[in-house]
Amino acid sequence: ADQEFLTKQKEIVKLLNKVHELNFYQDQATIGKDWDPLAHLDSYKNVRVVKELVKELKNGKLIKRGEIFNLFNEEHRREMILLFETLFFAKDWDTFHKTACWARDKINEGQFVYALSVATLHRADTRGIRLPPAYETYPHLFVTSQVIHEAYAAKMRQEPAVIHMNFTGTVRNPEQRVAYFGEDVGMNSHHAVFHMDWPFWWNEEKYGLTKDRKGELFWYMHHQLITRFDAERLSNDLNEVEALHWDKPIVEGFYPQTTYRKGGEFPARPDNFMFHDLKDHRVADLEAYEERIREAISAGVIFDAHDPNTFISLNNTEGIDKLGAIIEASSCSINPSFYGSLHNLGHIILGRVVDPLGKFGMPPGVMEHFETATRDPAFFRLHKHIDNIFKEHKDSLVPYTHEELDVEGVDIKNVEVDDLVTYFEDFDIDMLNALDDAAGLTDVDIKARVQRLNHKPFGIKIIANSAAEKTVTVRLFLAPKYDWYGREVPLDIQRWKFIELDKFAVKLTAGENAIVRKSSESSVTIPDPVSTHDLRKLVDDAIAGTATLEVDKDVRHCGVPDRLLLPKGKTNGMKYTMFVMLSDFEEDKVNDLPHDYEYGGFVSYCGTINHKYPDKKPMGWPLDRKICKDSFHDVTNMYFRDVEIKFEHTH
Ligand code: CUO
Repeated sequence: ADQEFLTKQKEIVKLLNKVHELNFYQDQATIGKDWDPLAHLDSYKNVRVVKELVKELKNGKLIKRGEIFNLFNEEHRREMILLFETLFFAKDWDTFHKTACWARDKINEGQFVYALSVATLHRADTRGIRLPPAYETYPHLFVTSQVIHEAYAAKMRQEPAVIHMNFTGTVRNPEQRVAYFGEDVGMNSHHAVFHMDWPFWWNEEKYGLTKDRKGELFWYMHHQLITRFDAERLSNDLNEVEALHWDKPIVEGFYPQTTYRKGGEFPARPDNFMFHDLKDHRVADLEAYEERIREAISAGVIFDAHDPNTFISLNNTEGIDKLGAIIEASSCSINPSFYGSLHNLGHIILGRVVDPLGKFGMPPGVMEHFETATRDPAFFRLHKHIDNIFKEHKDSLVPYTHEELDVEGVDIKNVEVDDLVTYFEDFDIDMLNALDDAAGLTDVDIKARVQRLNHKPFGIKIIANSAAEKTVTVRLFLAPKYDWYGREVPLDIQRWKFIELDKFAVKLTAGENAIVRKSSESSVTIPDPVSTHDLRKLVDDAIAGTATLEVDKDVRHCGVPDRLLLPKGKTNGMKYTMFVMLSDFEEDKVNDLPHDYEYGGFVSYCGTINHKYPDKKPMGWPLDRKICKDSFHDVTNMYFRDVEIKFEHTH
């Protein structure tokens, strides 16, 4: 990296560090104090917004520092967008940096971290900048209250400490068996960053950056979360998660035992709680929106907002994208007043369910932050319900024909797979940013030690014959072979339960080919992010010339952690079906950027930030539609085989 990039990298890490402390870095504080956005309006592309932000700040209209920022709260979000746009539309790095220094000590920390992160992810001049891991920037959203208390105690004693964190609850709660998945800090970071890369409030026109197939990706990424969660449940002798219903009890309660820095503990919900109307949203509204969406799916058309006489067809490959936008709802929804915002409202109503009228002034629930939502079993119930609606749509489409699936002359002979072994390991999270700097107390090394799932690296080898030289897209999937009752799952049901493991392009030569691929190359997972501590050291060393920092302009923070590529499986082995499909790359590619097809790491679940989603096929293809008997017969470019995943006890 050049010095200019290193400086940017260093400044961003500093800006996101210790955000709860005023004037933490003297140099940044001084820049912030000296900066007056109104005196530099020429430096912003969006002057009106800058003026508005400064005015509201001066009049005390913005939420204060220390308050809980809730993205689902319209007013909180509106203010955050003012800051985001001020940062995003700063004409150069210098203005961007000074504006960030200025905002850091004035604006609510939650709004600041979120707006700065999204701006850094999307500005052209900050491409390739690495963000520190979310669980180190604001650990409160990732660890339990007990860990926070013990960390404070250790800091008061000025003693380094490693605090063991247990999963929430006790063994008497069967849901706790899969808490390692819902509470995995890497998984929660993935989910949080996914929603920063694909914000539901994104304004494509205004920001000049289109988000290709955003609605479809909203469905697919969450669909994959559900299939993964169900595979983990089956690995732990739990039945698959049931969809929630607005008029039925939310069977599992949840006691988050997690605390905000200020504002108290996250609210808890007892078992079998019912949905309640909020002050501003009724459950009946949700039901009405859902009814209209289901009608649209069965009719195969949606109503346009601007012209009630215009019907837009859903029964095509693009239908899922429009449906995703409607259900989320994102700002791309074609008719928000008619179809509402089923998913976002679901999060809000669940988050506020125990204090629906705000009588007790409870803070937002875990469902109201993307960082914490998956801790609650109700998250998966909500998303299962939503996934079922998407499935109704997919089931209404014409199944793929033999001709659409077959690639002439390409023939998979065999698929070899290494042993698949999973285990638990310890992982330490730096608690530095969780603790206030009380007078006279210096920072000491305090870590929270969590348990997380991992697997041994493995490889697969596909032996394929080709009649001629041909580039193919390899698609690799995995699903449990048996259901909870021990019955073999028929393919047309199993298809909805396949986890995508990998996707990549490869050139076949005429004759026999051995395609070899490693688990670390997967297109759905990313390696552990570099910790804040190591990142700072690396940048300092690189500036001093004693180390090199590799810059990857396509670095992404979205992506399931490598460790979670495989579901846990069982001690005595658990059977899964592996499915391999080769398709014609010439038909799949969307552009001529070979790099897009090598990325790995994140493309499948996170797309690319600036380009088209690098695959023309519908996401999840060819398992997304009903499978009629004959279409999958004699397709020689697909292959099914059994594999087994063994879980090893390491402790
Ligand atoms: Cu990711 Cu509901 O969208 O959590």
